[in-house]
Amino acid sequence: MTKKFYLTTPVYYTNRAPHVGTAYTNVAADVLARYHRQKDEKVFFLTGTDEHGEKIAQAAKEVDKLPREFVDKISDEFKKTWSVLNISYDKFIRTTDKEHEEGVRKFIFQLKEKGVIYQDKYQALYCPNCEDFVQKKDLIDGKCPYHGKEPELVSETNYFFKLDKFLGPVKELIEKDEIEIRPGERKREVLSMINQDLGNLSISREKVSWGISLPFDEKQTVYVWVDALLNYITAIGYGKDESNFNQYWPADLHLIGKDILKFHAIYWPALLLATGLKPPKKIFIHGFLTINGQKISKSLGNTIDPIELSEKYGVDTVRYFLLREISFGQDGDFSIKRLGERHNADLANGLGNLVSRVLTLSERIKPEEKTRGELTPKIDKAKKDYQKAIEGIKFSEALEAAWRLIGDCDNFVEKNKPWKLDKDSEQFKDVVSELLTAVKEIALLLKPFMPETAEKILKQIKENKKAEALFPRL
Ligand code: ME8
Repeated sequence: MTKKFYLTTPVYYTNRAPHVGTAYTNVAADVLARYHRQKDEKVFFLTGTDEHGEKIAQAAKEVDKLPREFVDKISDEFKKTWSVLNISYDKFIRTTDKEHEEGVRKFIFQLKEKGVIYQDKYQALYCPNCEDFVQKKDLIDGKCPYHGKEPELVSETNYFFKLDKFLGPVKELIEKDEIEIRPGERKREVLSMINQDLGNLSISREKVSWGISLPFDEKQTVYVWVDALLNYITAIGYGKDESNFNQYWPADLHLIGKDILKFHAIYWPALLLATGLKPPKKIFIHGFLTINGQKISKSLGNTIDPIELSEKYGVDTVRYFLLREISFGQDGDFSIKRLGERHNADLANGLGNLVSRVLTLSERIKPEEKTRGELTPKIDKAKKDYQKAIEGIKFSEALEAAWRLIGDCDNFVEKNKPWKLDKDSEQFKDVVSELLTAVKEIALLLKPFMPETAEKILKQIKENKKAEALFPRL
């Protein structure tokens, strides 16, 4: 039976257009989706937008627009950006989709049926940018540590979820890696968070009207985080298309940034367990892209537009740079200067040069398909290292493995000096055929990362014809 691979990204807030931070997660997810498709797995790759709640309503109001009109425009911008970046998602969900709204109401109804909801009156501090309650002890100078803004004091009567009841089971699942939280330091972080006072989890809001109304109290709307998390199941037919749902759930991988760890690793599994559903198999948490050490963020206003970046430097350069420069999982600075350096060194000189050299040499011969030789063990090693890295979601290591093979090919050329050989000799033909085989393997390794470039290389090899430079120097 074909293995399935259900992969998700967060649904992004539609308060502003996407930026390189959000592009980072989607490029990473896209590489995994393409890699698993290449392995002939049945991949379902989900991305989308989170469109309800106070923060979005406020953003719409600021530009004198109705929320609906506002989110339509921004979600289109997300779609456009993903199209430019070659993000091969299978579904783009919007939390304002009718199917999603119906699924959310069904799920909330289930929670009520299971007796895990209670009503309470409370007063607490709320950061609309996080769309989360914050505790006084976590504030820095009275401000949210993520957004640098003072939280608002909210006093409401809401419905709450009996989170406490599920913390023990969630903890055990995480400890046993039945919910795999990676990298390991994030697993430890979650476990220590569970041991601290997490407070209650409100699942509704009284004064936020831009949202999905509760099925049993129309005056309240579903808390936007609960609404958003449920996209992972409504997108595959929760409460509507059981057979599709059962085919894909549980998710194989939720890919997220470190800012939303608590929601995904604690609240989400707890909500699922409460209704008798399986938790996700794995959650991978990556770090933040920063500019001069500061998080790139819509709220902070230091964003870079991925479309402009791609137009200027090329889509594959951007995709490559995002995953090559920073070890996935860690924070890292995004610098245009470094992007240019890597473009010139790794792509124009490294990859581009090799491809052009080999295709110039091969013009005179009819290349053979498979040639075993000196490069064969190097190719095998590169493939093995690459596979191990990518299965462990270590993108930069996977790319390093491919670049080691590029280096091996360069050394092989220097050693054999094909330009000194008689072009009609067997030796010349062998050397060039071997190089072509290796370059083809390199293209296949790079295909999930740089789909357009890989296609161009494979086409040139197939037609045995050199085309224009793959990466003109900047
Ligand atoms: O949190 N570096 O949406 P969001 C790396 N709607 N990744 C970044 C980043 C940066 N500087 N900035 C953003 C939300 N991201 C909720 C999610 S999911 C059920 C609901 C990426 O628009 C990263 O993946 O604030 C982060 O977790 C996500 O965008 C937050 O996106």
